[in-house]
Amino acid sequence: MPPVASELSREQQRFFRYDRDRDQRITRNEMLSTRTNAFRDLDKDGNNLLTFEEWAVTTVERFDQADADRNGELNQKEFATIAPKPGATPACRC
Ligand SMILES: [Ca+2]
Ligand SMILES: [Ca+2]
Ligand SMILES: [Ca+2]
Repeated sequence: MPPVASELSREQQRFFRYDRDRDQRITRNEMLSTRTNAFRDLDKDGNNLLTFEEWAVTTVERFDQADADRNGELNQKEFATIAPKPGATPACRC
């Protein structure tokens, strides 16, 4: 397969992922829509405001999961249960 064609289609795919109404133009809202979805996922009570707890929900959940005796603190053994599995999360490549 010629590399140019695959580059094009990848670029087109990227374009159409944003171009929700398929009018060949990406509006600001369409551009922001990917962020909107991520935001809505986090905004648990749907009030269009992210509290710190909502924003940090994955960390909060991990903490609650690890805090086996529910004393609001993690000892070393509890903390070890949420050790990131090697290769499980895509690490920052910077
Ligand atoms: Ca559009
Ligand atoms: Ca909220
Ligand atoms: Ca604990």
